Amino acid sequence: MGYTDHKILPSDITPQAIFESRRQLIKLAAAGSFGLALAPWFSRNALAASQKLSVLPNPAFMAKDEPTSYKYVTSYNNFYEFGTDKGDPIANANSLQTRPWTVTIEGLVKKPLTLDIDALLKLAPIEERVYRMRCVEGWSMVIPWDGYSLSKLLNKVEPLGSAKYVEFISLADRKQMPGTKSNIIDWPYREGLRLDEAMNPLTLLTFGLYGEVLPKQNGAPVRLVVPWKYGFKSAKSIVKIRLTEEMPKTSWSQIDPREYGFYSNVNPLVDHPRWSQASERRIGDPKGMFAPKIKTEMFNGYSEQVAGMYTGMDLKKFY
Ligand SMILES: Nc1nc2c(c(=O)[nH]1)N[C@H]1C(S)=C(S)[C@@H](COP(=O)(O)O)O[C@H]1N2
Ligand SMILES: [Mo]
Repeated sequence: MGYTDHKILPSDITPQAIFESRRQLIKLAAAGSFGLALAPWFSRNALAASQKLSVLPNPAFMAKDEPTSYKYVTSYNNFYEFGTDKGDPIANANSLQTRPWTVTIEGLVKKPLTLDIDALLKLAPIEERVYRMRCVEGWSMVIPWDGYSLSKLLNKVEPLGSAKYVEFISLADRKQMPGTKSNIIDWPYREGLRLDEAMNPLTLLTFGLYGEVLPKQNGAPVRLVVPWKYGFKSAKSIVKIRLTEEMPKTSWSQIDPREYGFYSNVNPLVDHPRWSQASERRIGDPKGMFAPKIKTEMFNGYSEQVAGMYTGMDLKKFY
């Protein structure tokens, strides 16, 4: 059942969800994980989390699955700029300054553009869409994201005929992002899509979740969401979008091209060299580690919308 079927609106759920996540954090704090630094961070973060966005649910993009609770969506994260553990982003991302913030769209476009984040936010109506998300590590969530199709921004800058790919570059500031002091990634975090993938209506330029501005740990103030690909393709805290003729070098394929390809479409038939991709574990299942694994679907269940972009391609080769 999708959450739109519930009688409760996201705006009603959210304060409760925040309350729950606070309780969880208080428990963690009591266990000593946060230490004395908790109090000031805590109140600021709760404040940021309560900023509402005005959103319009788009019925064409509502996964039927039960959404993952706000608590898990905002506390079990991958955001290596703030550390490599799932709990690091919520603990460390408060140092990220999301204003002022600009996003530059450049490269092979007729009208390059640098936009203030608040202007970017107003470029098109913000839709709420419930997407299934699948991490390459084998877990998944179902998240109500708020944003608009990236194509609306790309059309504005008018891609040139020679543009074949789109590169996304995240912020990398050592002062704000303690994780960037490690050399696990050659910062900044970089991702890329083929131009047709970037123009696909499913590809969401995302400013919020559950009807609120993005929590910092989820990639504030603006990130990408590409639900038919493994989670790492959905770059967070984007500062630059560049249209190119050549396939861009992406962070994960640079780390290990055998393990992480450029396409990284969710595909139960193509295993990661070190593990199977045929099934997944839904985060937040009340049965926890004992919850039955669920079958991973081709293109994460979005075949109808995206399979046509790959006809004739050997997806075992172009993984
Ligand atoms: N800049 C940046 N973007 C990133 C990552 C990251 O480490 N840095 N992690 C990726 C991975 S592996 C996943 S699964 C998703 C997680 O998004 P979420 O924490 O909002 O669920 O973000 C992706 N985007
Ligand atoms: Mo991921």
